[in-house]
Amino acid sequence: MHKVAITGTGIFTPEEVITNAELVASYNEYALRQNALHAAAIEAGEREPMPMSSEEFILKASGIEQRHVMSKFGIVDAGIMHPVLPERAEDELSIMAEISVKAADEALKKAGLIAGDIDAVICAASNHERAYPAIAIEVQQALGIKGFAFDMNVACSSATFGIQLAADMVRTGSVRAVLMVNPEITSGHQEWRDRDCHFIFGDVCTAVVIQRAEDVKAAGAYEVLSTRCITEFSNNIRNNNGFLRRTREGHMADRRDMQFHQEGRKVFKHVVPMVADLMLGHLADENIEPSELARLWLHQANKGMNDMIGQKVLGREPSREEQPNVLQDYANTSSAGSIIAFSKYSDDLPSGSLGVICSFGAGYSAGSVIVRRM
Ligand code: CO8
Repeated sequence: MHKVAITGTGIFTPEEVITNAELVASYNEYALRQNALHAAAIEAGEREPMPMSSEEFILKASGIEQRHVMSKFGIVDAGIMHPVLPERAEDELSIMAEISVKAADEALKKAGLIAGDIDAVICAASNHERAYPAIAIEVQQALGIKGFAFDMNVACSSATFGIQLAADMVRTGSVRAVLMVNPEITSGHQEWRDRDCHFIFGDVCTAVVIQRAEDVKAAGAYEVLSTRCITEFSNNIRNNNGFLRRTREGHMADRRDMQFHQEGRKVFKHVVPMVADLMLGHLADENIEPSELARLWLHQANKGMNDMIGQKVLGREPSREEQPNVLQDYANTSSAGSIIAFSKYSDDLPSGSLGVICSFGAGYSAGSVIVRRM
């Protein structure tokens, strides 16, 4: 058995940004137009008017101030209300592979590795732009990596589940090093016309190199001490789009359930204790006291949720240094959120420091990765 380490991380951040003010302005314009269009039905009591969104609500309910997106103009155009991305020819690099390669270049550089050092690529993300061939195999080819590659999806927990899978493969010796990428183009499956969720998501791609601890070349790596993943079926976060769509009558229509939808309050209520129990149980089984933790790199879905989880795990309010948030700048980037936090806030800790990378989301699914700075 080999010891396992995370030796490099990378982030690709799209240049375009939508502030809450811009988002609310375009949504409210869309809602006003819809209400004018359906004025007679609303007047007759046959239809509810679309409610207005507000910047104050978004900041208070979520802690989000802005989000990065791959393409802004369609989202903020009240006549379009979704991103517009040009279709690529089959012989061009696909958009998810392109942003994966950008994040991967940074992660490999930090790890001090080249393509020939990697034996497997995992593309772990909450949606993939096509069914096959796997995005991971395209990334593998673009980077000139030998070995094998595959895609996986556990929604917001894709990255921690990917780390567990990679760590298990490295530990048992089937591979020397794994490159995991998390290209999250959430803007494609977000419903920008629904004020209850139009503010939640943003686009990004992260990459992580996981390899044998004895092979580490870069300074400041983190040993993966232990991983734990759990799932529990719930319909409270759901997207019904899928390959059987055209087989079902009425499913080709512009149906609300073909984009992300959730029961946000229920998710909040169910997932906070589930995640706190997972982390506390995992730490106890590894004989680590929560007071020994220098940092929590949590999934970035909602500031209130993270504050409550941190409080339950540490038994007191975590400081901003102990539990860094990137939510205000990136919004919820699904599986990439905890990796952005880890990538941006892990270089400062001294050798021996303990921390937990933790994700949670649709499924329900939650993953906990206990790491120690080497
Ligand atoms: N502006 C003004 N008012 C609003 C707005 C708005 N934008 N939105 C809602 N309101 C209103 C509501 O209608 C409601 O009004 P009323 O009281 O009259 O009914 C009131 O404000 C309160 O609404 P909520 O109860 O919904 O508000 P909450 O305080 O619960 O906050 C949150 C809503 C922020 C969504 C919160 O519940 C939350 O964050 N929950 C956690 C959910 C979560 O984290 N989900 C993440 C899952 S993501 C995941 O797993 C990945 C899936 C795959 C990726 C998909 C990418 C697209």
